[in-house]
Amino acid sequence: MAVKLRRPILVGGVGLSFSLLVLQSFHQSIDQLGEFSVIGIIALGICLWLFQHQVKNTSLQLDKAPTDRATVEKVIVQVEGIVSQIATEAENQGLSPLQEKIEQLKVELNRQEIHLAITGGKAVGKTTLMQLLFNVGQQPLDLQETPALFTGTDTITTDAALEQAIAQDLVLFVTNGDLTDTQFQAINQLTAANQRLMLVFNKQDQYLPDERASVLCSLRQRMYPTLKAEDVVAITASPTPVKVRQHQADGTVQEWMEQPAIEITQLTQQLTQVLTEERQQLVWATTNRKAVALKAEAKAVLNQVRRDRALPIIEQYQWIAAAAAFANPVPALDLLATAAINAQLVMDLGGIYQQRFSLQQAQTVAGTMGSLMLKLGLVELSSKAIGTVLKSNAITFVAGGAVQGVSAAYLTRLAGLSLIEYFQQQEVTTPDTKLNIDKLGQTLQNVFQQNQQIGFLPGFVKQTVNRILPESQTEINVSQTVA
Ligand SMILES: Nc1nc2c(ncn2[C@@H]2O[C@H](COP(=O)(O)OP(=O)(O)O)[C@@H](O)[C@H]2O)c(=O)[nH]1
Ligand SMILES: [Mg+2]
Repeated sequence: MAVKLRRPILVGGVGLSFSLLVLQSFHQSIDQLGEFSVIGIIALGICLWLFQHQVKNTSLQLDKAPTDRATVEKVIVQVEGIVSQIATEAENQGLSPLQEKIEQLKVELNRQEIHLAITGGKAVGKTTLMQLLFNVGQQPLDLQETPALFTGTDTITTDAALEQAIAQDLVLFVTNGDLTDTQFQAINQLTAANQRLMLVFNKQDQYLPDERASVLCSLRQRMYPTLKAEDVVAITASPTPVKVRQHQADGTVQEWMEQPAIEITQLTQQLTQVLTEERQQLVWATTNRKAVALKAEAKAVLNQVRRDRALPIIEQYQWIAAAAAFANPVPALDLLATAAINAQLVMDLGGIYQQRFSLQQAQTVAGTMGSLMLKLGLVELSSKAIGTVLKSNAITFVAGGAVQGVSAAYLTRLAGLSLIEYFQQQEVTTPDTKLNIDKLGQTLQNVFQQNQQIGFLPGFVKQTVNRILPESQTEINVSQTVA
């Protein structure tokens, strides 16, 4: 670290000429070098040095592959595939909202007009800038200002505004100084969603010339390599009038207000270039974001349809497992785990999720899940918890195999729910039949934790006990309040 710091200071202090040289190539906004303080030049020199160093080391990651038309079309075909899958699996499912959205996407893919969002915090100059931009470029441009970000105590307004911005082709993110962490995160949220963005540093007139250059440089440095240097621009959308004082020859002083010129050429030039060169890509990228979102929406519908069919099946196997373990209680935990996960359950659930397993494959999956449950300690935890619920209700003497029966049912349920979760994460059109054991183990743990949190066990114990014990013994009241 120390080494890193020493060098830029050296460069900044000694290399005044170096700084000036870089400055000349830096940008037109820095045309009043005479007004720069030595400290200002050093500060700027350090920033430029760091930035160049950074660019040299990271330039390889800079260019992400742009979205092309074929990519979007592929996603649209996938959405259509999911929708027709829903149609086959659930005849009564209303599909017209999804189908309409698919049609809209196809139209959107050929859209000519570019949609531009202006966003940023409160009073940074969004409205002022929007009014200046109405006439940029020859092609049709739709401008809209989002509600101000970072207002209010919660993030609801900000999230909604960011969502509005993500629906547009290009975002101008306006700031009037260095970025705060929240601003930085919001920008990253947008670019992570694959949103094209330019960062606009407004109100330069509120800074001294050397400060302007330093702020611009540090914005570029902070945003690199997420944003290219030319996508971070400085403007003055509405400069405050300045008082000019002139001493006359006769000793009097004349004063008047002067309106400095608006400066937005850096922005309009870059904007015109982007709109010319990336026009198509911008529209494709937006359509792609919408298509990916629609795919998730369609998949959620399909998953719900399948879940509705899967749950009764899990329940069925739950009672089978409970009855078997109750009738023939085996104390060994590992037997309990493997018995609880029936290969037939794996096949049935796989069938619902279009993942056909042979009996042999299903047996392997069942065996894997059983040993995962043991390894993760889920079997022991469950039977202990179930034992506690049963004991606290003084019914263990009633039924010797109750703990085993309820445990088998509970583990069957956890296994079934985990399989559902696991299958849901698969691609609908190209499911991967090779089991990802790490992912399955993670899913098991998540499902187990979720079910623990919702205090599901006491009710489940009661339901299962009533089910496995003969009618005459069933008037058992397991209190719901025991957890
Ligand atoms: N000094 C200065 N003030 C500006 C500049 N741009 C906008 N303003 C002022 O900042 C205030 C907020 O501007 P506005 O466009 O309404 O901000 P918004 O809330 O982001 O839409 C207004 O008083 C503008 O006149 C600028 O470049 N310099
Ligand atoms: Mg406004």
